[in-house]
Amino acid sequence: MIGRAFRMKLKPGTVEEYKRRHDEIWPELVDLLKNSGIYDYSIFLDEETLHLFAVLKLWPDQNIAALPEHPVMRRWWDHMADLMEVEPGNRPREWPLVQMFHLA
Ligand code: RM4
Repeated sequence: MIGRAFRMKLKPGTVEEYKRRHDEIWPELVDLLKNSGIYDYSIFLDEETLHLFAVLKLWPDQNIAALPEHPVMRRWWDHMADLMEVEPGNRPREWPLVQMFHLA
C-alpha cells in the first residue's frame, strides 16, 4: 500500500456546503479518482482550524500526478473554489503531511 496525505483549508462559513457537495460528488470524478489508482480516500475536518486532512491509499501503478491536468478535476476545482483556499487556477492549496505512525 502506498499512502499519501496532505492538508487543505476551508474558508470560514463553508463547512456544511463543503460536506454537501462531497455527499453529491460527481460520478465522473469518482471514476477519475479510482482510475488514477486511488482505492481509499478520506477527508477529515478539524472544526477548530478549518484544516482538512486528506488521506489516500494508492495502488502501486497509480498516476495521481496527472490529475491536475484532467478536465474533470479542473472543473471540480473550479466548482469548489468558493469554499477553499486555492492557488491561482483554483487548485486547492495543499500542504504535505509526513507519516509518523502506521498500524496495519
Ligand atoms: C476536495 C478537493 C480535492 C479533491 C476532493 C475530492 O475538496 O477538491 O482536490 O481531491 O475534493
